[in-house]
Amino acid sequence: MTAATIPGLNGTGDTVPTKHAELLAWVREVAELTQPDRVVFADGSDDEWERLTTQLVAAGTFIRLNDNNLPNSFLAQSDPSDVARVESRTFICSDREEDAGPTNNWMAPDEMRDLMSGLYRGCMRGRTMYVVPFCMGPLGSDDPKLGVELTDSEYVVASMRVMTRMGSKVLEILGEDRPFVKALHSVGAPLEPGQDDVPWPCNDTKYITHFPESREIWSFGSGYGGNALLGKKCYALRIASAMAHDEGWLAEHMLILKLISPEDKVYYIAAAFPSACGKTNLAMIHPTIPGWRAETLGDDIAWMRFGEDGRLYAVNPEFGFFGVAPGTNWSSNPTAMKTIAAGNTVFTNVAMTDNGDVWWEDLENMPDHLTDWLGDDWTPDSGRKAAHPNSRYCTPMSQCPTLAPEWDDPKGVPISAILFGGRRKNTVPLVNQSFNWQHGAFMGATMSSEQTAAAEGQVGSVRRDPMAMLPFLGYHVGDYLQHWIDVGKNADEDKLPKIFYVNWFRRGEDKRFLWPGFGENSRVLKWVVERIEGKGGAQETPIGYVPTAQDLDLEGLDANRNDVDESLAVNVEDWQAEIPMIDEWLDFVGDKLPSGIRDEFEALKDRLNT
Ligand code: SAT
Ligand code: MN
Repeated sequence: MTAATIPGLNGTGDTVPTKHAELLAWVREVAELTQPDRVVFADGSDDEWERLTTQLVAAGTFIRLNDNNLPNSFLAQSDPSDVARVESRTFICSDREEDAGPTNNWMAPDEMRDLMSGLYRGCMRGRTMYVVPFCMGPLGSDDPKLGVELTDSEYVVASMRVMTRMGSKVLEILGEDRPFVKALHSVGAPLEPGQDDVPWPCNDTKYITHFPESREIWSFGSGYGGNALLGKKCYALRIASAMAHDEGWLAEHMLILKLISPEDKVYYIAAAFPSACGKTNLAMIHPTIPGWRAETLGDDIAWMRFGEDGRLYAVNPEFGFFGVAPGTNWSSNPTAMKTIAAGNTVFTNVAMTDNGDVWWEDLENMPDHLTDWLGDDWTPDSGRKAAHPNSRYCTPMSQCPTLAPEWDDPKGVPISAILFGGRRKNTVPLVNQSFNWQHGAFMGATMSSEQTAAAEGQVGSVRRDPMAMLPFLGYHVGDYLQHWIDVGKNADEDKLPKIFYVNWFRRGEDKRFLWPGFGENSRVLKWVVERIEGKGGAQETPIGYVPTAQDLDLEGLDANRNDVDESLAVNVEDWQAEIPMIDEWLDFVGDKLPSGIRDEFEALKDRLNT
């Protein structure tokens, strides 16, 4: 870490490790506004990690975990009010309101800049402002997507080191004049001289703001992942979706998975599910069908561009996993467990055992006593959860035992299939293939899911979540859907990924899951591959091509055959009941709803005779 003197701020001298004039001018401008005690350029070194984590432990933000079981790993317990993304405080400040669209909060950019400048004034007093250069995607890319986060949170700097490629090597790529996304973050908790800090500084007033035209992010008041690690949802989805729209590519909320058949044929699959719907589990699947293998390339975000051969190539812009802890265990996701167990992991809001290990709901070996995520004593009969439902592990991708060797290849991997999916108790079958690209875009556009704890809001209520991007669109949803249709129109349909819609979460009358999920989802993936190869049986239903149980490889599956049939059922009445809900959603999208989506809706209604 290079202690830096910003000319005009800390006196004289010029020891900054960059000659990037625009970067320096911006750092100076922000430092003048926020008035940190010092400015430090993060270099991403091991020494810096040591220094930051030691400081975080001293401040009470981090607890060092049991070094024998979880080397170099830490637990942070957040302020109880700062545990998830705050969608109601998230803004897309496009120049024109109609460009933000009905799914986003909007405020005029000047008004927001005024308002937030007021909040930022003096907000880093008593703290250090870190300059964190980062790159989304492999460093060797021809067109690297760079960013610099200015933050007053050591927790953020440490987490950014896990989640992004960051530090001196990125500063080098920035050179003297490469463009970068300006990402400003403050926890909004200045310290007066002599004032003691709290373990998790934050502010009741929160703004997570994006200026898509100028590619800027301003975040205030929260230290939580998606609100504060600005490379993730803010850049890699909201800002990047706007870039992708302008540049003809796709920035999507998708995992990237590599499947290898018994014949050693390789298939890359991308899949979009809303937050906390099993993306990480699918990204790390252990196929239960003999001979099939899977490797991991990403668990949350895929950037897809056309290659010279006309195929869509995906790159994961991230460098780590920021996964939901509860539900993760040695049987549901042994790969995630091994990744975490390799150490170098930052946990947030999980519970801690008496010997400094971590625990969360559904993890094996429930202890008799824990310190819960609030720091209170917990026993199994406490009657409350030990870990917050949105508690997280933040761990380096490089430690993943099933990591695909090509994970860091700037070229990306050619995608053969895209899966959309949500969490639905009823109506939506286990798997369903679209008739074509536009119909697939319609499936994605009308995706729905029961809300999870990853954002504030009523858990369990069904909401439409187009391509799992509802909270992550940097522009108008109608323009976004048109962009999807245009991607198809401008491509050779044969080379495009085939599109499928899956639902692992359908339940029977007594509320039990009809499909066992997890590794058994490989049976669905095998069928997907068969369809890509032009094989694999299916029935043409009003909603798409759906397999019967006979079309799936169910050998050795420990599940009731009637349940499997029920999981695949397309019940016309259920779908007729879905129509008014889809209609309401498409009306909500408004005038910019692409005619292609409207046409698909009309065709669906015809097929359902409604
Ligand atoms: O908190 S994050 O936005 O990073 C995770 C998620 O909601 O998917
Ligand atoms: Mn996500």
